Amino acid sequence: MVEPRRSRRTSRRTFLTGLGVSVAAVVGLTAGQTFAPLSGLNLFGPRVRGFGPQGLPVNRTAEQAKVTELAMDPAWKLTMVNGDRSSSFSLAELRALPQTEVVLPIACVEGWSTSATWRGVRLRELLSTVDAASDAELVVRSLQPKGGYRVTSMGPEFATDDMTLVALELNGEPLHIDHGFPARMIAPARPGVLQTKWLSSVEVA
Ligand SMILES: Nc1nc2c(c(=O)[nH]1)N[C@H]1C(S)=C(S)[C@@H](COP(=O)(O)O)O[C@H]1N2
Ligand SMILES: [Mo]
Repeated sequence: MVEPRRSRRTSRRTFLTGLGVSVAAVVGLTAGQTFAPLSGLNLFGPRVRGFGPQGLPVNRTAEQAKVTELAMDPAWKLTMVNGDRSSSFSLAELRALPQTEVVLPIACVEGWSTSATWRGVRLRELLSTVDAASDAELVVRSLQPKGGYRVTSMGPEFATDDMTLVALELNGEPLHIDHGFPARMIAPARPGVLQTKWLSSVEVA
C-alpha cells in the first residue's frame, strides 16, 4: 500500500513541474507582445489563434493605442447623443441595465477570425434613451486619442440588430483592457476593424 501512494505523489510532482515550465513559457511569449523592446523577438505574434487575453487575439493593445489612463478612469462614462439630447452611463449604470449574451466572431482583415461570448447592453436600448430614430446613422467614438479605427460610422442595419451590444464582458469576465475595457462595440457581420474598443460616445450623425 505504501508503494502506490509514493508513485502517485511522484507523478503529481512531475505534473506540477511540467505545469511550471509551460506557465513560464506563456509568460515569456506574452512579454514579447507587451514590451516594445522585445517585439522584434516575438515570433508567435499576438494574432495566432488562442493567443491574447481571454482566448482572443489582440490587434492593438491599450498601451499601443495610448488609452490606458482614460480607460481606467473611474469617472469614465459612455455618452449617447442625438442632437441636443444626451445621456451618460457609468460602468456601474451600464451593468445595472438588462444584459444580453451573444456569441459572435471578431473577423480581422489581417487573417484571423475568432468566436467569443460577449455580454453587455443592447445598443438599441441605449439609443432609445436619446430617442434616436430607427433609421439613424451613427458615429461611434473611442477614447483612443489618435490613429486609425477610433471613429467609425454605423448604419441602422447594425444599430437596430438585437445582437449588437455595447459589450462589458468577454468569455465570462469583464473585458480585458486590451479587448476594450470598459466597453466596446460588438455587432454581427461587421468587419473586425469596426468593432470599436474603449468606447467613449455614440452619436446620431
Ligand atoms: N479603438 C480601436 N478599436 C479597434 C481597433 C483599434 O485599433 N482601436 N482595432 C480594430 C480591429 S482591426 C480589430 S480586428 C478588432 C480586434 O479586437 P480585439 O483586439 O479585441 O481582438 O478591434 C477593432 N477595434
Ligand atoms: Mo482587424
